[in-house]
Amino acid sequence: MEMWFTEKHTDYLAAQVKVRRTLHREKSRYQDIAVLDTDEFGRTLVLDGIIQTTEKDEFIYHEMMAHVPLSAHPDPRRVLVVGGGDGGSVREVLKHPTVESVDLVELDERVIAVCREFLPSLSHSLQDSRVRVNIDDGVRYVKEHEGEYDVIIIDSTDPIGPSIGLFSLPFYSSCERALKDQGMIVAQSEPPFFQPGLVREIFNTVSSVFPVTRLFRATVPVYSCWDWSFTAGSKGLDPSQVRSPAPWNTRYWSPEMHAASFVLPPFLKDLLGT
Ligand code: AG3
Repeated sequence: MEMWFTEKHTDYLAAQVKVRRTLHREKSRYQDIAVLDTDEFGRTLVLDGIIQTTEKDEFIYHEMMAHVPLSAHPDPRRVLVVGGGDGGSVREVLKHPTVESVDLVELDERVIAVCREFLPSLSHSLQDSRVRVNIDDGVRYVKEHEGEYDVIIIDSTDPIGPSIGLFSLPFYSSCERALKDQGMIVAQSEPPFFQPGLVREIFNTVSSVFPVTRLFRATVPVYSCWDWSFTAGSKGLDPSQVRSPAPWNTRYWSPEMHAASFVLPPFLKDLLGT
């Protein structure tokens, strides 16, 4: 019997991936967690019915989440990752030689445990001696840390369910306060073509807190029809400029891709009013 996983992108559009086997399924305190084995994407992490990451294409998303802000910062030493319990963003952050410590704050300890078992190529990063794992609510955690970080990466799920607070104005304001002088944040910010309202709302909220706000994009095959956006908020430095290049063992990020990812078509500039 053939098994297909269906993910609804909008009320009128869905994508399907063939499932070889369900490796894991549980309901944690916060969400439904599943790991599927698929021929197309390898192992696939699904939270509340939405694909979060796959072995085959995770490098694109995680490299852009980490290397854009870290390369735009002249001397990134202390980094905070909010969410991202799979460890993919942390793995990329650790590639920067200047990084001294990475704090991860993940709400759901079961995500960390499940990824440790089924997605070791991502989660091995959490064993590094520079990493401190905190099981906590990101909103609460960030409020209590002022002036500590060079870069904050918000690797959240969609703004429904447990991560809704990570898209709020008070949260971005706490992030601004948690940053040092030249600091910047990057948040995953949803698909521009299919969720323009959401993308604009995130952009506007970030720009009401940060003097410099820029949208950049990457093609992540497993996410809603490939096109994914990220929003960078900075205290002053332009996030589109490379100041301390990432290590060369990257497969999607490069100085050229960094610059190119900030180039937006007119319909998106209109959407954002930039
Ligand atoms: N975080 C963002 C995934 C968003 C996916 N949403 C969607 N396809 N509608 C993923 C966590 C990876 N570290």
